Amino acid sequence: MFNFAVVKVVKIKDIMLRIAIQTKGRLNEQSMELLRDAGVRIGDDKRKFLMQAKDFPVEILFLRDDDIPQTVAMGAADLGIVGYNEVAERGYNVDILEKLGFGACRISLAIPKTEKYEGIEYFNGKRIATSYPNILQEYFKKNNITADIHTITGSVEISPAAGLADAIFDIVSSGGTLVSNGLVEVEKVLFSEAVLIGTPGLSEEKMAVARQLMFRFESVIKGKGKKYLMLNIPQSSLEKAIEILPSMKSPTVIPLAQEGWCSLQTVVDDNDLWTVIEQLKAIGGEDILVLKLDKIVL
Ligand code: PRT
Ligand code: ZN
Repeated sequence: MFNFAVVKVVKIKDIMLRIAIQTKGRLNEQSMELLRDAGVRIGDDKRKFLMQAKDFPVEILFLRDDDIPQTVAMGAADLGIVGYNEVAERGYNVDILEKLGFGACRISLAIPKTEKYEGIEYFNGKRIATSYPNILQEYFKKNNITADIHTITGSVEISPAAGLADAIFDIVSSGGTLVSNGLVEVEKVLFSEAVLIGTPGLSEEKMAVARQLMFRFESVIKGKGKKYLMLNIPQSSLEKAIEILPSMKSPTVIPLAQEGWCSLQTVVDDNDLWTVIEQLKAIGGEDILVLKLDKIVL
């Protein structure tokens, strides 16, 4: 008689998170760069719409940005990287998990520069061309404005000159497009940047992977726009130097072999870099090195 041991094969289902990003366009490159910097490496086969990452349990789904909020709301992708403007316009039920620090823009009302503007009442009875009718509708409702909203998908900025509208409601970044079309921005309605969105109610296992990814994103984002600064300074100027330096905690101070001198190391915001360098030089700072910062893990 044999005793047959019944061996139950438990298949551990791998957790795989699907992230939707823009196929091409303004957010594609920076979305890819963010993923790469966060250690999510994918190939660059442009023909594939779904690609699995090499060393992180995620797969990337490439979509038009217009379709990302709905895809995430439905759960066909667990996460998505998309402009907040698209999330606000489409109105789908998604969680906004993290601001990603790129793709900054605003949606503004703009009118021909020859027009006199004295306030939002200007828009009563006007025709306004936009690709963001829902955001505009809500804004007008809040401000008791009754206007004629024309939804168009093409080049909104040419509508007033073409006689199709009196004003536009469109994305503005540098403002160059408005200027070259003879328009002037009169109301900034919504500020936007790329955000990470998620399907509401993701399973705990998926959320664990999502949290890991968000932690990595955060470290990458914190390192952006910052430099690592190293310099030598006379000991006698140390206190003044510490006052000048904006540091996350306090700067690292290392004694040098040469008596009376020390080395200072700290993180400086790109916007403050040259001012800080000039101030440090003025109090005797020497051998100043500025290094690119990759990530800040706190
Ligand atoms: O093909 P797909 O549908 O995926 O892309 P799309 O053509 O709809 O969008 P795309 O790639 O142009 O933009 C994607 C996202 O980038 C937008 O939803 C915003 O969140 C963000 N973004 C940031 C911008 C801009 N800056 C921007 N400047 N999107 C568009 N513009 C356009 C704007 O429409 C206007 O024509 O740039 C012009 C204004 O720019 P300035 O610098 O002249 O003011
Ligand atoms: Zn689009």
